[in-house]
Amino acid sequence: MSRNDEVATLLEEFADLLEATGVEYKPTAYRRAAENVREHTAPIENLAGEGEETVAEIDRVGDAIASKIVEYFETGEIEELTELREELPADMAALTAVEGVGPKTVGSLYEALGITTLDELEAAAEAGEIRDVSGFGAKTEENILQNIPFAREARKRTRLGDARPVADAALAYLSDLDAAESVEVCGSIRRWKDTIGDIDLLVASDATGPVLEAFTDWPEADATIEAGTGKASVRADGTRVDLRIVDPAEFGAALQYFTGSRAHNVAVRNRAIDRELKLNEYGLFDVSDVDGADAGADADVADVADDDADGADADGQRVGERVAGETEAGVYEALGMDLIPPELRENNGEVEAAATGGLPDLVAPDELRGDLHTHTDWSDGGFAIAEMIAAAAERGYDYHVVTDHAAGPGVFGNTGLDEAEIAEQAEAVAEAADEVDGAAMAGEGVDADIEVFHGIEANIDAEGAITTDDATLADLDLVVASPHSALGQADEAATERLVRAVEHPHVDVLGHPTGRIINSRPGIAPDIEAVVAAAVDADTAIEVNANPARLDADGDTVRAAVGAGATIAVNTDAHSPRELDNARYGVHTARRGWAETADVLNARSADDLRAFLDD
Ligand code: DGT
Ligand code: CA
Ligand code: CA
Ligand code: ZN
Repeated sequence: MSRNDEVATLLEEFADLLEATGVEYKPTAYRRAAENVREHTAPIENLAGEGEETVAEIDRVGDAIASKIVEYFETGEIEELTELREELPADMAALTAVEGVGPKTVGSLYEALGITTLDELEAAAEAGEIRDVSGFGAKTEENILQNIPFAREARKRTRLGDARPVADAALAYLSDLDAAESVEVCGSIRRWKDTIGDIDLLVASDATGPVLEAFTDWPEADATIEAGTGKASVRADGTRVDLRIVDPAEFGAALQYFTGSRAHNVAVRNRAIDRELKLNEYGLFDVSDVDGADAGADADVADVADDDADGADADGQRVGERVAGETEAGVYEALGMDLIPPELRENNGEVEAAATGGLPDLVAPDELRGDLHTHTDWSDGGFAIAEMIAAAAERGYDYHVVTDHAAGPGVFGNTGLDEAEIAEQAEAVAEAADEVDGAAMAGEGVDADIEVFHGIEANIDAEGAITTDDATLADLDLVVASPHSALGQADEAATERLVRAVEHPHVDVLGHPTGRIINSRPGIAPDIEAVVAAAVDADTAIEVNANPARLDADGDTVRAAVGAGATIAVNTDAHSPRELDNARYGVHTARRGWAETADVLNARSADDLRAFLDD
C-alpha cells in the first residue's frame, strides 16, 4: 500500500465516522479528497513534508483536510479521527458490508443498541430489537437479517483486484532473488477467479533456505503465519500468501498441480491413469511396469494432497520412469494435450478440447484497441475529458469512447446528464479531442493518433425502458445501457427488463448486466440464455465490466454469450486514468468465458467498430 492509499483509506474512514455521527456534506468532501489523494501522482509524504499549502494543491483537498494530513505525518495520528473512533467503536467495514447498512445505520444502531459487530447485529435482528429503533422497521430488520450471511461469506474471500497487485509485488520481489530460478503464481489467482481465498506462489530453486528467509523478510508481509521446510505462509494486505519451493526439474508438474482447479486436476489425472501414467505434483511417471501402481493411481485426489500437506515422504510418489515435469507444457503434451490456459482450468470441457485441438483462440490483454465505457468530470468521474483521452492515447489505444452517466434512476445525486447537457457535451468532446491532437502535434503530449467517440451510459429502468430521449440517443456514436436501480427485483422481471433493453434500437452495449458488487451485493439474476439470445438478434454487445468490484458479466455468462454467438465488449468503466489499467481484469474474465479475439468488439479496428455501431 502506498502512503497515498494509506491516507486515502484514513480519509474514507473519517468520512464514514462523520456520516455515522450525523454530520452532513463533510463526508462527501472527505471522500472526494480521498479519491484525489489516491490518484495523485506525487507521494503524499513528500507533499506533507512541504506543508499544508502544498498538500492543498491536490484537487478537492481543502485547507482543513490538508492540515489533518500534515498532522498525520507529523504526529502519527489525526486527533479528531482518534476521538471519532472512540465515540463510535464499531467494526464499520464488517457492518457496512451488509447491504442496506451504511455508516449512518451503524451510528444509529450503536447509539440505540450498542451494536459493534456482525454477530451483535445478527443477534439484535433475531431478537426483533432493530424494528423498534427510530427510523427502522420490521421490513428493514428482515432485510438486514437476510443480507448478513452474504456479507459474512463475502468477507472471507479477497477480490481479485485487491489480491492481484499483492501477488504481482511478491512475484517481482521473488524474481529478483539470485536463488530463484523460476517464479510463478498459481492457484485461483493464476486462473483469474473473481475472488481469491489465498495467493499461491511457486519458486523453482536448489537453495530452499535463502528463498524462504527472503520471503518471510518480504517488506510487504505484515506477519509470518507459518514457515516450514520448502514452504511458508505470510499475511500481506489482509490476504494469506502461500509460497512453495520446488526442485527445478519438478517445477512444471508443481505448477500444474497447484494451479488447479481441483476438478481440472482430477480430470487430467484420470487421463493419465488411462494411459498407465501417474501424475502428481512431482512429475508425470510411466507406471506401466510398476507393481501396485494401480493402487496409487486410484488414490483419491484429496489423499494425495493430505500426504503432501504433512511434508510426508514424497519418495513414494516418484515411482516409475519420469516422462515429464520440468515444464507445464511438457506435462500436457505427454498426455496428448495442448497447453491449457489457466483461466480455462475449471473442468468445463477444456480437457476434452485440449486433447482434440479444440481450445479457443482466447482474446489477449494487448489486443484491446479502445475502451467503450469511460467517465469524466461531466458526471461522477474525477478527470477532464481531455485528460481521459490523453490517458487512453498513452495506452496506445486506437479509439476512446466517452460515456458519462445520463440522468436517471439510481444515478447518484444530479451527476447524470440530461438531454441538453448531452448535446453540450458533444461539442466539448470534439474540442477535447482537438486539444489532445493539437498538443500531440506540438510535441507536448502523447502520440494522440486516437479516434474519439461520444457516447453515454444510459439507464435501464426497472421495466427495461431507457430513461433518455430517443432523439438524443440517436445522435450519439455509442450507447451503453446499464441497470443502476431496482437491483433486488425478481428474476423474471429482471429477464424482461434486460431483454427489452438490449432490443432497444439505439442501445449498442449492455453495461454491467447484473449490477452485482462482489462481496457486497448479488445484483439481479436474469435468465442469461434469454438475454443473450435477444442480444444476438438485436446485435447488442454484452459488457464485461472490468472494474474488479464488478467483473460483470462474469466468466459463466461470457461462456453462454459467446457460445450463442453474442459479441462481447471489455470495458473498464474508468472514472480516472489509472482505472483504465483495470482492463486486464476484464480480459482475463472474458478468457474465463472462452471469449476469442473475434468475439470482442473492442479488439476490432475502428472501422469494424463503426460498422457494428452503424448497423
Ligand atoms: P482459493 O485459494 O480458495 O481461491 O482457491 P485455489 O484454487 O487457489 O485453492 P488452494 O489455494 O486451496 O490450492 C491451490 C491449488 O492447489 C488448487 O487450485 C489445486 C491444488 N490443490 C490443493 N489442494 C488440493 C487437493 O487436495 N487436490 C488437488 N487435486 N489439488 C489440490
Ligand atoms: Ca489459493
Ligand atoms: Ca493456498
Ligand atoms: Zn459507468
